[in-house]
Amino acid sequence: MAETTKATRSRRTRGAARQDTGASGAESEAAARDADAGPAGAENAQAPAGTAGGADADAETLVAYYRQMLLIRRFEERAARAYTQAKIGGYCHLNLGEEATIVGLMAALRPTDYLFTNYREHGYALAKGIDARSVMAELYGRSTGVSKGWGGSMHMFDVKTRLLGGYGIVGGQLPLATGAALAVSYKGGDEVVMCHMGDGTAAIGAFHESLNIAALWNLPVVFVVINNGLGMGTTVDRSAAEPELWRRGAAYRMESARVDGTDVLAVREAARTAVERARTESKPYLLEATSPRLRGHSVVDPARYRSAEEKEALKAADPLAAMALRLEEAGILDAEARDKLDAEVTAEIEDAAAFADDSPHPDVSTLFDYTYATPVPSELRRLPADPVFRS
Ligand SMILES: Cc1ncc(C[n+]2csc(CCOP(=O)(O)OP(=O)(O)O)c2C)c(N)n1
Repeated sequence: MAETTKATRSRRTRGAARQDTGASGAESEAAARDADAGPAGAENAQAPAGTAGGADADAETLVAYYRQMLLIRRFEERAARAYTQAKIGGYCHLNLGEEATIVGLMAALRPTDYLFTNYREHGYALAKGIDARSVMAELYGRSTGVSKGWGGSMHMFDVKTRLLGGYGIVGGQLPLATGAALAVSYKGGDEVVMCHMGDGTAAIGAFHESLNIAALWNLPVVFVVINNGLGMGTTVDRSAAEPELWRRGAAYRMESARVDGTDVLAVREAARTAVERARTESKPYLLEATSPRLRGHSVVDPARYRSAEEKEALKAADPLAAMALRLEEAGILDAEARDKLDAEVTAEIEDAAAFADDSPHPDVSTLFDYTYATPVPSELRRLPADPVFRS
């Protein structure tokens, strides 16, 4: 296959030919050692949950991380409110509870690295560098939104910050991210592709196909499973034969780890390890971050399947409150400074909501501009007397 050969050549320039035939010297020895270790090879390591893994950061960086987490929190709370006011249409899934994971992951990426997400993506868009106005306007379906109002909550796309979507089909982003990593490898670049997904996605066929190809072809992609314990209302224990999802990397001889997703520094360290491996050795990586989902699956899900004890436990698992406490105890951010920051962030989010509200809807003449379909009006799909496609 010509493509594979070319990709292999490109990978070699990045010094990652271990699984290619003809690997020599130390690489062959390493391959033999790995083979001896068997499919559950010694490469897999579990990061110690609940610690920062020896990670450190200065006060300014910690406050910046806290601010980003707060921005995501206030954004999502505002989005939930806007949804109940019917300002937002369609589906809307929030990142409430996943703030530390998101900020830690994005801190490990360079601006030139690519990101694919599932539909639970607002926080990722913000942390990747898209401003709150563009993200909120997209939720409102306005032309000033990051996808010009045509994508909505689940389908944001931004070439500038290299957020390559936003996908509503569970697992749909995985083959695309794997393909993007093949493109990077083929061109000989040093960018990394990060692909985020939920725990339920680890049971989808595309998960296995993507990890298999990424491992076979040594692609620079980091697969990140956010394990919030639930795929809609189904628990991981009920849906996954191996509920420690990071262990699935072993089936592909892919390095993998699990990290406490409520600890921003631990996530950053774990993600840095994964990203470094992808960038310098062109090896894929599977990272699992355990992270609470503070509310229902989407804004319309009251999560009645959760017991009162579970709901109570969730309050104690809030990563934002934990970070606030950590900063206060370390003498970095006291209650007064925290309130000031909160007021600042809340004002930014209110401004974003006002901006979205004041923005125009996309012109109906642009309806087919961003679709693969030809702009032929479909008379059959129109309802009687529906004027939408008539000029
Ligand atoms: C192929 C496909 N099957 C089913 C659905 C319906 N669906 C939407 S979200 C979801 C649960 C996915 O859970 P998970 O991967 O854990 O992600 P989370 O919502 O927790 O972020 C399902 C089954 C879908 N969108 N696509």
